[in-house]
Amino acid sequence: MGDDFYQIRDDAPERAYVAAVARPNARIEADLAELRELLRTAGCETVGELIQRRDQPDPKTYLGRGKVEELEEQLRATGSEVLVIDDELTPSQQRQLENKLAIRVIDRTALILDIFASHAHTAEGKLQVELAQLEYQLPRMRGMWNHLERLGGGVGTRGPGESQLETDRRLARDRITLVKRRLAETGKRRRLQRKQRADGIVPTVSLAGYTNVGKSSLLNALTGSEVSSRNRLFETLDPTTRRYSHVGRDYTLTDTVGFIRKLPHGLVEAFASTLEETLAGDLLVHVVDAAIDEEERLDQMRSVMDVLDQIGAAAIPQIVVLNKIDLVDPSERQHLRNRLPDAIQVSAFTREGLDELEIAIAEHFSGLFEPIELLVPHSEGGVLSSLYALGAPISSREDTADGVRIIARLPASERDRYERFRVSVRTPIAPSGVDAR
Ligand SMILES: Nc1nc2c(ncn2[C@@H]2O[C@H](COP(=O)(O)OP(=O)(O)OP(=O)(O)O)[C@@H](O)[C@H]2O)c(=O)[nH]1
Ligand SMILES: [Mg+2]
Repeated sequence: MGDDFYQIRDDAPERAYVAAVARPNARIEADLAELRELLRTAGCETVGELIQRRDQPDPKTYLGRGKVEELEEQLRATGSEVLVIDDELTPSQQRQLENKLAIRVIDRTALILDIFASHAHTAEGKLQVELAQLEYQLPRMRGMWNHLERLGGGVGTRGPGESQLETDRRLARDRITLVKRRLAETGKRRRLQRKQRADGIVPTVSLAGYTNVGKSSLLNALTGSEVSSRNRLFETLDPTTRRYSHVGRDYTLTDTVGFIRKLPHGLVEAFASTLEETLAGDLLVHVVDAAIDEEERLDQMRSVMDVLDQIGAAAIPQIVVLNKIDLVDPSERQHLRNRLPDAIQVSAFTREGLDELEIAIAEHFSGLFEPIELLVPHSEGGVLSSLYALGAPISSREDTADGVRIIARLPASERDRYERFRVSVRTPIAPSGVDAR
């Protein structure tokens, strides 16, 4: 048999075998279902699964010894090409498993990193993924050379050894420093752009939520854009901001990376600058999937709140939206209304509930934009045009002998600028031509 026998067609899905330790009270079925989705997104086929119930993973080999042996047979029988562990492995657990099983072993973090790497499109997104990958690899590099040295030296193992390792790690660390510097620069640029946007008084709304709940679909439905939306996890990595208008007022809506349970901490850090877009919102629309079972939904909502907490966004006001309501039958809808009475039920597909969502967003902001009454002398024409340029809603306008009287809703940040034109609250609006003083 020649080498051809082992050749895999490039487009054939990689055959992945999944193994996991189920700790007491773990929701192992839901976790594995999600891992299978991750694998599907990464272009792998799940050919088998092995679960071991244990209080804690084995510190050395993750699974217990008996299970490792069982696994060895399974891997052979299924012709698996990679073993995927639904957990974060220590570098030494990964090495030990690879040694014992003679197969490539990856953990949940590496799998997510792999998906992120192929979904990142912008320069910044790619840098963020590279940073996370380098930081993941750095502690794992030591093993590579130890591997060789443990084989006892001799022909074929002489050469770089530990000195090469040192070089490799130094190179990796240098690269990490460089990538961090570049990220800091792109972050600064982005913040500047955002500030320019924010200098107008357009309220900013961010979509947040678990992956695959329909955030991008909602962005598209509300703003008429065509951001990519697919039934894959982490379809969106790079934040996208679009404008929409509702009853004459503009809003910006930002779509960002979706969250997931057990999101590796390094990734949250690497994506901090993208997630900052979420933080920059005046309002979060927390999108939840209405069409999944209740326990899973609560789990997902909890995970989202955890990540929001980690990035310091837990205090931003939230509107909860139950999307994909088109898939839910009437009795279940009523049940959802009882369970989550404040949530707005919508469908990005049928557009039902979108009006209600737009109104809820508008109401949130109208409360923040307190109406103030101004008297702008005729000599200060520039002030009026600056007010109009802000796009602030103006509910009344009257020309008087002293100037133009206006009631406008201004955000707190703009109020100081117009304070000197403010009319005291009790002064009635005088009919035109009559001196009100
Ligand atoms: N039936 C139904 N399906 C929807 C609805 N909204 C989104 N979907 C589907 O759900 C899947 C995920 O949609 P996306 O908009 O990509 O979800 P996302 O939250 O942006 O996902 P990530 O970017 O991966 O985090 C796609 O297959 C959509 O077609 C909806 O209102 N009803
Ligand atoms: Mg998306």
